[in-house]
This record gives sequence, C-alpha cells and structure tokens, in this order.
Amino acid sequence: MEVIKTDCGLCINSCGIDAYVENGKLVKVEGTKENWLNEGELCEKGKHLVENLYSPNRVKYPMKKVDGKFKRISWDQALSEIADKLLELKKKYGARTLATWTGSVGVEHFEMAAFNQRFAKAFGSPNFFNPEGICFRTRILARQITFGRYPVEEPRNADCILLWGHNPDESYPPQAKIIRNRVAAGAKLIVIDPRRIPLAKEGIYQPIRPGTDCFLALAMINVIIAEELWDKEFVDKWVSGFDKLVEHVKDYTPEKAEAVTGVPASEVRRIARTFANTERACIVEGVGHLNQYANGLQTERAFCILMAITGNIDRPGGWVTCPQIRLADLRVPVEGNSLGYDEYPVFHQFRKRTPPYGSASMMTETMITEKPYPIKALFSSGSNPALTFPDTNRFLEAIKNLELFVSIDPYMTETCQLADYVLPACTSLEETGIGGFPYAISYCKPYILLRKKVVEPLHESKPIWQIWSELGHKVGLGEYFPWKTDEEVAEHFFSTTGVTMEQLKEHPAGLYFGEIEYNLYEKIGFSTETKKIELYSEEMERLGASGLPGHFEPQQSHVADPVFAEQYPEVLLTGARKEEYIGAQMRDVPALRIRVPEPEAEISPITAKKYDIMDGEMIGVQTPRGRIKIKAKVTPDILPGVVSIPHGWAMANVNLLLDTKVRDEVSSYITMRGNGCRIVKLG
Ligand SMILES: Nc1nc2c(c(=O)[nH]1)N[C@H]1C(S)=C(S)[C@@H](COP(=O)(O)OP(=O)(O)OC[C@H]3O[C@@H](n4cnc5c(=O)[nH]c(N)nc54)[C@H](O)[C@@H]3O)O[C@H]1N2
Ligand SMILES: Nc1nc2c(c(=O)[nH]1)N[C@H]1C(S)=C(S)[C@@H](COP(=O)(O)OP(=O)(O)OC[C@H]3O[C@@H](n4cnc5c(=O)[nH]c(N)nc54)[C@H](O)[C@@H]3O)O[C@H]1N2
Ligand code: SF4
Ligand SMILES: [Mo]
Repeated sequence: MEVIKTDCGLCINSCGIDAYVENGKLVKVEGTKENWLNEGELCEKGKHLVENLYSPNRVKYPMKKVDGKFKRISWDQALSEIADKLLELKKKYGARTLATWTGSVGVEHFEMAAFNQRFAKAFGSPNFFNPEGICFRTRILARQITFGRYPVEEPRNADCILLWGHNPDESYPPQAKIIRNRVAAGAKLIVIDPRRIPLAKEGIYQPIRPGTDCFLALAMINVIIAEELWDKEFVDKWVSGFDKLVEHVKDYTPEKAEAVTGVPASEVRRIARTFANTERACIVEGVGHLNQYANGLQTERAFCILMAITGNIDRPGGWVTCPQIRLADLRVPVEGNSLGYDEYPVFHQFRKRTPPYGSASMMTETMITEKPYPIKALFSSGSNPALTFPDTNRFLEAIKNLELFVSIDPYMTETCQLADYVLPACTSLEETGIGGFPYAISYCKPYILLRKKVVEPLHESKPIWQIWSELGHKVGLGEYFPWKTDEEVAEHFFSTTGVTMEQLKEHPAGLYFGEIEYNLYEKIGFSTETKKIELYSEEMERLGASGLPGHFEPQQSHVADPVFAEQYPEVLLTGARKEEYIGAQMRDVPALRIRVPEPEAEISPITAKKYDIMDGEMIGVQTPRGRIKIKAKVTPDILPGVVSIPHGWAMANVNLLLDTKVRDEVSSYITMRGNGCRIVKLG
C-alpha cells in the first residue's frame, strides 16, 4: 500500500491528509499527524473523502443536451462544438459576451480560478466572476483600505478573543481547536452571534440583532475613547484620522446601541473594557457572514478601527501580517472593465487595485437585461450556482437568455442538469497542483504544499487546466496554453516563488516559507496615502462612500421599511455552515446524510409559539421572491424573531428567498442575511 501525503481540497482549510492507495485505488484517508494545522485530525467531510471520490454521482463523460436529454459525446466533439459556438457568438455580440464563473473551489483550487480568468481574458472578455464578488473580498478590502495591506487574525497568541459572527466548529474546525486551546490556557472569549453557537458556552455570550454589528463596534469605540482606554502611544505615532473618529462616534453611545442592537448598554461597556484592557486582543470574525450584509464593508472597517486604536496590529495575538509568496500570475491584459466598475467604485477602483472579477450581483442582471451588452455564453466551473447563487429565480431567468451554457464539474449537480454541455472535471485527488497556499496563512503559519495526484483521473474526467487549455487551442488561442502536464503547470505557478518543485517534493507534508514579523510597521510603515493606519479614508469619500463607517439598517428591517416588515416580520439568516457539508456538495455521501438528513429552519420557542409551530413540523418560509417548505427546529439557541436556514439544499433551496437587488451599496454584495421573511403554518 502506498501512502501519499497531500491536502484535503474540500475546503479552504487545506488540512494535511495521508492518502492510502492500493492497486491504483484510494482505500483510506487519515489526517497528517505532522501537519501543524490539523495535527492528524479530519472533520466529518475529510473523513469521507473516499466515498466522495467514488460517488455514483460523478460525471463520467462529456455530455450534450439534445431535445432536453443528455447524450454522451466524445471530448473532441464537445470541445469542437463549444469552440465553434463561442466563435459564432463572439462574431455576433463581441468577445464580452463570454462570462466565466467559478465557485468556492475556484478559490481553494488555485488553478481553477487562474485558468478561468486566463481563458476569458485571452478570449477578450473581462467577464470573470467568482465568489470573491459575494464571499470575502470586502473583509480583505476593508483591511487594505485601513492598513494598506491585509493583516490576519492570530488567535493562537491572543489573550482576548472576540469571536464575531463566526462559528468555526462547523466552518473552520482547526481554528475552533486553536480557540479552545487558548481558552483552556486562560484567554477570555466573547462571542457575538444571534445564535448561541457551541463556543458561546466557553465564554461571555452576547446575542445581537442581525445586521447591527457596525453599531456595536462603534459604541465600543465610543466607550474606549470616553474611558481613555485606547493605545495612545500607538495611535499618536501610527494612526491618522483619530480626531475625526472621536467626533464621529460621539453619537454612538452604549444606550443608543442598546436600542439598535439589543445589546444592553452595560454589556457594551463590559465588552469594550475587556477587549481594550487585554494586551493581546483579537477580533476573529466570519469569513463571509458579516460581509454579506447591507452594511458589510463598513462593518469590516469598524472592526479594523477597533483593532487599530487598541494597538493590536502586527502584535502577537492581534491581526498580523503574514509573509507571502506570489505564485505566477496567469492573467492577460484585457480591454474594458469588469461589471460593477462604475457602479461600485470603492470595490473596483480603490487605490487602483482593480479586482480581476466583476460584481457577481450584476452578473445575472446583465444576462437578463443585456445591458450594457449581452452576455450569451456562461461557463460555470467548480460551482453549483443553481443552488448557491442568491436569488435562484433570477439565476434561472438569466440562463434562459443564454445561447451557450457549459458546466464543468466532477459531479452531476443541479447546475449541470441545466447546462447545454457538461464536462467531467477531476477532483483535487486526481491531479497534481497547489495546496496549502495561500489560505492557510489566515492561520498565520505560512506554508505551501504540492497537492499530489493520488489516483488517475476517474472515468473520462480531466484536470481543469487541461479542459481550458484544450478549448483554448480549439478557439485559436493555443499560444496562451503551452503546458502539457499537471507538473508543468504547477512548476510554472511556483516559478515566481523561489520555492522549487524539488523542495516541495522533499517536504511532502508542506514547506514552511517564512516567519511572522511582529511590529512590521516599524520597518515598512503602512502603505496607505498617509503612510499611517487610516481610520478615516479620504479616498473612500472621493469614491462616493463615507470615509468613516456608520450604521446602516438592513433594507428590509422593521426600522428601514416598517410597511415591508409588517408583511415579513421575521429576520432571515441564510447559510450557517454545517461541518458535514461544503456548499451544496456531499449530500449523497450516506454516512453524512445519516448525520444531517435534511435542512432545518432554526427558530426560537417564542417565534414557534407566535405561529403555533412544533419542533419538527414542516413550515413554509416566504419572501417576496419565493417560498420554501422546510422542517422547523425549535431551539432556545437563537434570538426570537430570527429564522436561520442553511444553503445548498435542493429540497429547500433558501436562495429562492433572496433578492440580487438587495445589496450592500458600497461593495455590491448581495445581502444573504438580515432580509425580511414570514413563516407560514402549513395545514
Ligand atoms: N462545513 C463547512 N465549512 C465551510 C463552508 C461550508 O459550506 N461548510 N463554507 C466555506 C465558505 S465558502 C465560507 S465563506 C465560510 C463561511 O464562514 P463564516 O462566515 O464564518 O460562517 P459560519 O462559521 O457559519 O459563522 C457565521 C456565524 O455568523 C452568525 N451571524 C449571522 N448573522 C449575524 C449577524 O448579523 N451578526 C453576528 N454577530 N453574527 C451573525 C451566524 O449565526 C453564524 O453562527 O465557511 C467556509 N467553511
Ligand atoms: N443563501 C446563501 N447562499 C450562499 C451562501 C450563503 O451563506 N447563503 N454562501 C455563499 C458563499 S460564501 C459561497 S463561497 C458560495 C459557494 O458556492 P459554490 O462554490 O457554488 O458551492 P459548492 O456547492 O461547494 O460548489 C462547488 C462545486 O465544485 C465542484 N468541485 C469540487 N471539487 C472540485 C475540483 O477539484 N475541481 C472542479 N473542477 N470542481 C470541483 C463540486 O462538485 C461543486 O459542484 O455560495 C454562496 N451562496
Ligand atoms: S476542515 Fe475538513 S473539509 Fe476542510 S480541509 Fe480540513 S478535513 Fe478537509
Ligand atoms: Mo464563501
């Protein structure tokens, strides 16, 4: 039996795995003991990599839809026909008619995002989209705006952890362990969440009215200033805009915070004092959750300010800057801007760091309206937007307007069912590539790993780089795709890093490439306009947003729109993660399905009583966009008036309830939480 050390490509955590292979078949997977992150452990998903790999739901060969039914065709026929159609559409509508979309694994799977972009841009289209346009870019952007770089949380050295809108037991198991270890060693833990998550039991728990976190952060800043708890030396030397901040937060009193957020004024003061009085304090926030609110970007800015005025930047246990190595950039220049460039200037133009992807909220809209130009070809790879893209009905309307829709995925997803062509892709266990990097750095231990092919591609599946390359050759763009093997592609990516393939092979469980440098600012300052941490951002003002974060009510709340809220009085949260599943994946792995057989709508006993609902009863949940039927889970662990529903379930697709038009007006993110809904008792 051969044991291959690689990583689990299922989620961004990229845990180390030992893959046991016998006669070319993967028979067992264990966590790599010497991997610093997972230390031999695997989450429920990782434990079932074998079943997932050999799922009967794999796409086995290329398929074409003929008269509503899929027909098996050869790779050559599939790629030739797709290429011909693409060239025809280009002639008719221009190159921008092509859009490529990758999913969450587009981020975890480095090659996927890179090749998607390369193809679209070489073809002449700026229209590349991925979840960074709805998932976590605003968290990065807010930090770049404030610090000129992207410092990340370092809970393993923190003495006070403010766990804010994040439930790592389900979404980041290795991080939950780090937090538990710190708490066991004496660190204080404060959890702010409308749901009493498991870690809430380990510290101070404070529920909050959804979407009002920015107000709470500003009220904490108000207390820290009023009680002179800020780090004066650090602020004097390294921070700009403090005077403006002092004026700005005067209105954000703990008493007002109580009225807006539901957090008692006394608790606002207690949390602010605990946070500011602890030397090594750290906000550990959700990766996507708080971004995906009406006020997402500004909430992130408020967190940056809290960290800055308490001096917790580039200090152990605060937010620290991790060494980076840059993989080769496969992008090619393209004419024209991404969708959203003019409408959302902060997102697209800040410090002229144009993101390579468009505003996802405008993708389906443009496909429907054909304005500013028609998008008639969509390639979705490594994503299942039919279930995961907010506002499913609008997604369905959009794809009806396409002349070519291709889905590239290892599994026969709901999205594949809607496509004109389905192309079978390898999973990360069937191809050599890049692992570990760069996402493990959010744990501040920079390491990189060569992701290894553990079995040959199953059925007729191909690695994603190869699919794009072969299509590139067919449309006459062969010069952009010179690579012949996985290894060549990986070698090209690593060519700019100073790390060689030999070194990576000598360190199969991962290569550590740098140490965190604390107090980095003393060496390099901050790369903002003022060379200091910018609490107030002049450039944000120039780009039409507020230079300091303020409270903004979720558009459908009882405060912002009482008429709407009369019809839809409950607050809908979507997408709380479950350890057993990632996105819409793995629902067909029997062992996982036994653990979590169906989605549930969490509601409090008070909400249940209002509608006369029993635990386990099927209920309707409705918004102006649609209605779903789902089982009620009555639990005291959620605020009254809040309904929390996971995403990614075909049997109760919560994205039918969302509306792409309800957005964070600064970041363009579609709001996936804080929207209004009502519960319907079914007869
Ligand atoms: N098992 C699993 N892990 C995953 C994923 C998965 O699908 N499955 N997805 C991955 C992806 S794509 C992402 S982006 C990340 C997401 O990761 P996160 O964004 O960190 O999501 P969660 O860990 O579910 O935690 C979000 C918490 O925020 C709380 N919350 C909701 N609204 C509010 C609010 O208004 N204020 C506050 N304070 N809290 C609020 C929710 O109740 C929930 O407990 O997870 C990644 N990890
Ligand atoms: N309502 C609501 N909707 C949400 C969210 C929410 O919180 N609420 N969260 C949003 C967020 S943060 C995100 S990131 C998105 C995620 O949305 P998606 O990325 O669409 O989610 P997944 O279902 O994980 O889709 C990943 C696809 O990649 C395929 N795949 C897996 N491994 C490989 C591989 O190695 N190669 C290739 N080519 N394909 C592979 C899988 O089969 C799967 O179909 O969902 C968003 N949607
Ligand atoms: S947390 Fe689970 S799914 Fe994610 S990489 Fe680790 S083992 Fe895999
Ligand atoms: Mo995400």
